[in-house]
Parts: sequence; structure tokens; C-alpha cells
Amino acid sequence: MRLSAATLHRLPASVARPGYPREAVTPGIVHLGLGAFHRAHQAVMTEAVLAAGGTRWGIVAASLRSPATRDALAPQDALYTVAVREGDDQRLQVIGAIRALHVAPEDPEALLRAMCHPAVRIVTLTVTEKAYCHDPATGALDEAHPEIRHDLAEPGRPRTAAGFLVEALRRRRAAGIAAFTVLCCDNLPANGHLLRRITSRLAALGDPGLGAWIADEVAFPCTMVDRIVPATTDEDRRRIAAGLGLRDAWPVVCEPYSQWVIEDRFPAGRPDWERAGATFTDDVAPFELMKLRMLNGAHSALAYLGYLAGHETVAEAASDPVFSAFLARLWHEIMPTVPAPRGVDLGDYAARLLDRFRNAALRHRTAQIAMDGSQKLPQRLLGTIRDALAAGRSFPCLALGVAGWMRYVAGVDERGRPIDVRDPLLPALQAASAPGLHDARAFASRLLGIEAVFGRDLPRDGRFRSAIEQALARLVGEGARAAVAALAGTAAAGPR
Ligand code: CS2
Repeated sequence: MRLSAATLHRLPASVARPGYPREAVTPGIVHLGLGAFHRAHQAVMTEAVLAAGGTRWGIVAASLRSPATRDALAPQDALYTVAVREGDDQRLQVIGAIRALHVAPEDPEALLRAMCHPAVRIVTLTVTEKAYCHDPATGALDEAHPEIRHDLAEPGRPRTAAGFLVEALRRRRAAGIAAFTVLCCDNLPANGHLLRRITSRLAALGDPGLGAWIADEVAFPCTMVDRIVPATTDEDRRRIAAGLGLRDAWPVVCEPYSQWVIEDRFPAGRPDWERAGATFTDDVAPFELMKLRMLNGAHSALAYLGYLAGHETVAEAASDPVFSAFLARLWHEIMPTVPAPRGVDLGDYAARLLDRFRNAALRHRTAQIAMDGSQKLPQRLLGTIRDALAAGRSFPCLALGVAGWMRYVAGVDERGRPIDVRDPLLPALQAASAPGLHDARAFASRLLGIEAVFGRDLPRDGRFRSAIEQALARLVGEGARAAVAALAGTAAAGPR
């Protein structure tokens, strides 16, 4: 039997479920990007708001690409399970915060109508880095991007997140309906500013007046979002079904930790997300920098190097003593570039990260985090390196992380097996890899030429080039685990 409104009463008492009347909930938020992260993070925090009586904050959720999540959740009345896991423990909660589902490419007009509803006061986004169609090195809108070209030619039938925002804001403005607040929840630097920049630019290309109005009048608060939410597997589905006594076609699995720091700028009002543990502040930047550099930077370095060393999951890699010693050194390189947010001790933060990475109840695949590296590297590793260079400090662990990405995108692992490299810049990565790895210096040079990733400054910096070339030569010559061990000051021969 399937999870749905009609079967909720069959759940065992241990499973939390909506205790509020779902029918009374009205939509106040449209969310773009119906992935696992949103469902385990913002939707859970919003569930607490609804449970406390904030019934005007129901979520209308849209996928911008695939119908798969909608197809899984629609027969379940948009109900789904969040499984919070640590050790052998699994806590289950059925979430009811999502009240309607859209698949943008099937019916863009229906999504635009939802976005224009006067009761909708916030549009939130988790669409992943690449969906912003920006230049990762500069943060500017990529005006040559085919989907952006499409949205300029046919603004009434948009495809991109920015295209939907522009058209919905245009219609609201024309109809005299107050603008919604736009809340970017992706791991991008100064994410609110970035989204304002690309949205107002896209609008200005069609109508300069609209572009200026969006830049000046619409609020785009910055946020730092954090919860580790790996892709759901069939094994997860089985274990969750056993706990529910019902089948859920698409539950999500996550760690207990959850953090959300939000810039408090919501002219049209907002839910009381503090109730669920969110922090409102007037300056998100220090939290965001800490999280992007220390968590995501370490995640990416661990993903590339761990994958190459044969570790399938983050927990496996972070429990390998060679890698945990490497992580300690890597954090040591990162910390001087991160001003500690008020009340946070960076050493404690790093120690907590190591525990979170080692949570073996999550099977967070290194290959999942390795995806879309061209979009992630700038804010996760390269900004940190820029700061280290400016301060005259060496950065061998960060350089090895970047070299790990280069070695990974070459597309063949250390045993000669193909790597399924997924990245929007794949053609450029393949072109750089085609002549082979035997000349590490030439290979590094070809990748460093990708300006959207490295900008113009880094490839011109001799210290940067030589750090990367050295790291890559070692990685190719000795293999990832030995290269990591050498930097970590441990013996690669130790237990895995
Ligand atoms: C990960 C993030 O997939 C990735 O690139 O680094 O999704 C990470 O798990 C989250 O940002 C944690 O908050």
C-alpha cells in the first residue's frame, strides 16, 4: 500500500506526520527545484511553521526539468518521508508542506500563474549551480547560454529559473501586484546578490526599465543552507517502507544536522522559520564563506581524491586515516581565509564537519559530489587559494584538491576504467584531456585555460601554476592515496 492522505492513519505511532489540517494550508511560497535537498531542508523547516499554525505558508513546488519527482509524489498527495539517520538510528517524518506540484517544461504557464498569485510572497530556489546560467568565475549572466537565448526570444515561455523570475515579476508589476521576495538557497557565493545580478540583467536585455526595477525594488536576501542529503537509493526506499508499513516512491534521507542562516529582508513578510531552528541575521556573508570553503571545499576535494583512491562514499573516505589527516591539514589551510562568524569557533566547526562526513548511515557517493565541478570549484577552492596567494601562504592541500578535479575530469580512473564525468563544460574538459595525461604540465595548462573556471588572474600567477603542476604530477605519478598520504604526513600503506 502506498503513502497518501488516505493511508496516513495507518502509520505507526513512531512516525511523525502532519498534525495540522492540510486542507487549510494556502500557498505562500513557490519553490523552484524539487530535489532531495529542498525536501529535507526548507520543506522540513516550513512543516514546523505550518504545524504551529502558520497556514498561509504552504509550498507550491516545481521541477524545472524532469517530471520524475512529480510523478513519484503526485499519487501520494505530495506527501513524502524524511529519514534522519545516524548510526543505526532512523527517525521518520512524513512532510505535508508541499501543496501542489508543477513540471515547468510541461506547462510553463501554470507555473507562471502560480508565481503571480497575490498570496505568494516568496519564491525560493534550489536548482543547483549550473542552472543559474552564469559564468562561475565572474558570477555574470552567460548571455550566450542557449537557454538564456531561448528565454530572451520567448520570454512568455521561459525555461530557466531566471527566465521564470523575470516573466513572473514583469506580470506582477504590470498587474500592480507586489513583488515576491526571491530567496536563493543554492551553494553560491553571495547567492542573493548573484541571483539579483543575473535576473536583473536578463530582464534588462529585454526591457531596461524592468531590469532596473528588479535590481532596485525586488528583495534578494542571501542565505547559507546546510544539510547533507545524499541521493535516495532503492535500498533506502526498502528500509523506509519497512519503517512506514507503506510504500513511499521517493523519500529522502539526511543527517540530523541542519542549518539555515537567512538575511532578514522580506518586504512582503515571511514564515517564522526561527521556530524550526533557522537563524535570521543582517549579515550572512561570514556564515556562507565558512560553509562554502570549509564544508563544500573539503567535500569536493574529498570527492575527487577519494574517488580516485577507490572510496565510493564520503564516510568511507573520511574514515580512512590518511584522508582524515589530510582533511585536518586542508582545514588548516582554509581557516585563515575565513573570518569566524560571531559565536563560532572554526576549530570546533571543523571537528564537527569531520564527524558529519564520517556518518556511515549516509551513503553519500563521492561521484555525486564530483558532479559539475566546473561550477563548484571557484567558490569552494579557488577563492580560498586566491586569498592564500594574496597573503603569501602556501596551499598544497588546496592545490591537490584542484589537481584531483583535473585528474578526475580526465575521465579514466587509476585502474584504467572510465569515469562518468558529468559537467556542463564537458566538451571543454574532454578537449583538454584528449591529448592525454603523460605530460602533467601540458595537461594542467590546457585546463587552466578554461577562463570560466579559473578566471584570468590565476593562470597568470606562477606560484599557482607551479603548485597545481606539482600536485598533478604527484597525483598522476603516485596515485591519489599516496599523494594524499604524502601531504597528510601519514603512510599510504596504513589501513584503509
Ligand atoms: C555537496 C553538497 O553535492 C555537493 O556538492 O557538497 O550538496 C553538500 O552536501 C551540501 O551543501 C551540505 O549542506
